[in-house]
Amino acid sequence: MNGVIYTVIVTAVIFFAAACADLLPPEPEPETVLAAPIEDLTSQQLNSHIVGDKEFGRIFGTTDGLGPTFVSNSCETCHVGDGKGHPLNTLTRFGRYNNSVWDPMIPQGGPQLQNRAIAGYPAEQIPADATGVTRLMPPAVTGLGYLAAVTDAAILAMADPNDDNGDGISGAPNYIDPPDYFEPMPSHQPLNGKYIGRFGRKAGAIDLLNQVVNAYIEDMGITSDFRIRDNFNVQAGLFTGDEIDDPEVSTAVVNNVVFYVRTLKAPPRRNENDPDVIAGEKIFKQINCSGCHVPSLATGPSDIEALNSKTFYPYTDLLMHDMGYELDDGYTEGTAAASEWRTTPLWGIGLAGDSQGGTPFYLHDGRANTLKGAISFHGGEASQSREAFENLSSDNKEKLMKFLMSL
Ligand code: HEC
Ligand code: HEC
Ligand SMILES: [Ca+2]
Ligand SMILES: [Ca+2]
Ligand SMILES: [Ca+2]
Ligand SMILES: [Ca+2]
Repeated sequence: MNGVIYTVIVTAVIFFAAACADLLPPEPEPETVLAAPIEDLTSQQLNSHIVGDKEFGRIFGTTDGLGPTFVSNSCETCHVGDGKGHPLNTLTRFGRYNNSVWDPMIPQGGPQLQNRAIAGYPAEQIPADATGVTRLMPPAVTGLGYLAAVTDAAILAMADPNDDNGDGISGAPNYIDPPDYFEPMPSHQPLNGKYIGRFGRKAGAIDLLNQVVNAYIEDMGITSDFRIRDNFNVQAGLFTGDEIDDPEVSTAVVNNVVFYVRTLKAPPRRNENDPDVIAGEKIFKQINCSGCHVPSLATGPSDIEALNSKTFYPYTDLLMHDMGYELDDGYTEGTAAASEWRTTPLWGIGLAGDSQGGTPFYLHDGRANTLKGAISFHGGEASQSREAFENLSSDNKEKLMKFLMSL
């Protein structure tokens, strides 16, 4: 290489590197970091958390068993930094109503679409006769161990299916058929063989094991002892297993990933002593946002001491609510109606944009980019609350926004 050009390039590189060091963002403040374990874990528990963290970030390739049909190749790709995901990483699910009975269209590849495939295999397509199609944004995976440790009795105590207290809100649990590997806990209260779902936007997963096993097989095409067979491929007309022996991940790996999401800390609060934030929280309760986004819950017994009988602040009741026609995608899971969604926990909502590339995306499909926009889609059981919000003075609206951004 010509010496002069070389010197120029080297100088430019050094200059650029130095400039970069200045431009690098400062270390994030601890109160904005989501990806951290809950405090007070034993060293053995911390170890499982760290092993699970690594597996959560593992990128699967064809030689690891990815696919043959899949949506993405790693948990972390969709759940970036453990925070809320981006609309680029939505999951598509479909099904249809047959004489008002829900049909998840399993023989046609339902309910989840695997829109990608490894070389040589056809990707899935939405069948023409599906009547309901929904696109689901990845939720944050923080604080889930607390939600998992709430007893069924505590959830049922918040339910009011016939709206006996007359506030227009009639939350009900979603009852789910348990998978064959499901092991009930003493605190579970099944109804006709179905169990209360609590994870996922339709509360379609009963516990974190159920959620993680589904994620491996449905989202990445990775088999485990819990779901030993690769996904049925309708386009090819058979169980197109890949060349990789099943299970593609061990039970220990699945358990460590469950442990990881179980032991991520709750999203930290910010500015909670700001007078506007305090005033905003009062308004939140006055206009009955808290009728569904219940500020505090308590865990029942847990084998993890740090999760045992603890009060925490998720702003959800884990129940299903009819949100009106605008949020109705004609798609459902379990015993819920298509217009019903699980109250989204609001903890961490002020940090949503950080993990979504700067612009926040709210609601199950990310259709709203502002908190006010998200509220404006609240229909059905939430209509009274939305109208009360619309009637607030602009000053009070801003206080409520400040409160939400502090969560
Ligand atoms: C293609 C993107 C994608 C991949 C890959 C993915 N997820 Fe998810 N995840 C989602 C979406 C979307 C949801 C919401 C699903 C629903 O509503 O049923 C979700 C839901 C969850 C939840 C429930 C959160 C809650 O608030 O109820 C957990 C836990 C979770 N995922 C863990 C994982 C793990 C562990 C992996 C890897 C084994 C994984 N996910 C892979 C997109 C993804
Ligand atoms: C009847 C129950 C109910 C009431 C009342 C209610 N919400 Fe919600 N909220 C929900 C449900 C269910 C969702 C999820 C809807 C979806 O994703 O399609 C949600 C979603 C949200 C979201 C988006 C969260 C996210 O991460 O995408 C925000 C913000 C929100 N609610 C704020 C409020 C505020 C503020 C109020 C009071 C004005 C309120 N909600 C009243 C049930 C309710
Ligand atoms: Ca596979
Ligand atoms: Ca499918
Ligand atoms: Ca009620
Ligand atoms: Ca295989």
